Amino acid sequence: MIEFSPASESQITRAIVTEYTKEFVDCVKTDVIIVGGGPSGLIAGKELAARDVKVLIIERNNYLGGGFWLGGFLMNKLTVRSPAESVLAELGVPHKEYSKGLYVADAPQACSKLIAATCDAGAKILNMVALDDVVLHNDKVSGVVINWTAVAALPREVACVDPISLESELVIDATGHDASVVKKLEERGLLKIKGQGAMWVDRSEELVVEHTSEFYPGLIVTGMAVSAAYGLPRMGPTFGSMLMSGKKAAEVAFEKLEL
Ligand code: 48F
Repeated sequence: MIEFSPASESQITRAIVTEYTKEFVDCVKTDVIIVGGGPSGLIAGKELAARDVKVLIIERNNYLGGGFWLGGFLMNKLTVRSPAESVLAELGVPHKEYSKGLYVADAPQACSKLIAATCDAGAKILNMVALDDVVLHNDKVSGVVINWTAVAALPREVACVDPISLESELVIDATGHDASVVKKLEERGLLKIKGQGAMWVDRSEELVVEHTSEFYPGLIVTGMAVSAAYGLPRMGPTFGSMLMSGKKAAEVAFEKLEL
C-alpha cells in the first residue's frame, strides 16, 4: 500500500489559504492586468511575463482557454493560417498543413500547452473572478474592479457584496466578442464602439492584428475584442490572428511600460 505523508485537515486548509492570499496580496498592484484568459489573453500574458513584466490574468470561468478548446461547431480540431503556425511550433503543438498555408492542430493539446506556457512564464491567474468595472484616474484606465463570478449568479437580496479594485499601469481587454472592458467605458459615454461586422475570414485576421492597439488611454484591446471595438469583420473558427494579436498586445504594452 502507498503511504502518503501525514497532514491534518487544518494544515491543508492553511496551505491553500496562506498561499492564495500571499499571491493575491502581491497582485493588488501589477504592471498589466489582462481581462480574459482566451487565446489572445493567454499569449499576451505569456509574452509579458517572459519579459519580467508583472502580469495578472483575470478569468470569470474556472477554466482558462476561452474558445480555444474547440475549433468551431463543437469540433476539437483548430485551424491557423500562415504565418501563425510559428506560434504553434513555439508552443510545441503538433500541427499539420491541411492545404497550402492552412494548418490544423488538436484543440485540447494546443489549449493546454498554451495555458501551461503562460503559467510557466510566470503570469499570475485569478479564476472565477469577473470584471465589474474599470478604475479610471484622470481619464486613464488604471486598474479593474472585480468580484467573484458567483456573486453575479446570486439573488440581489443575498449578494450585497461590494467588489474590490486592483491597480495596474495598463489593462488589456482580452474578453473576446464581449469586449467587456471597452463596454464599461462606452456605458459612461467615454467612447463609442462599432460592434463586430459580418464574416469575412480573409480580411478579418489581418485587420485584427493591425488594429491591436491602445484603444483608450491605459486600455489595450486584443483578440476578438479588437473586432468588436473597431467594427471589423468576424473570422469564425480560425485562431492565427488571436495568437498574433496577443503577441502584438504584449509588444504595445511593453513599449508603453518602457516609456
Ligand atoms: O472568447 P475568447 O476565446 O477570446 P479571444 O482570445 O479569442 C476568440 C476566439 O476564441 C474565437 C474567435 C476567433 O477565433 O472568434 O471566439 O479573443 O476568450 C475570452 C475570455 O474572456 C473571459 C471569457 O470567459 C473567456 O475565457 N471573459 C469574458 N468576459 C469577462 C471574462 C469578464 N467580464 N470578466 C472576466 N473574464
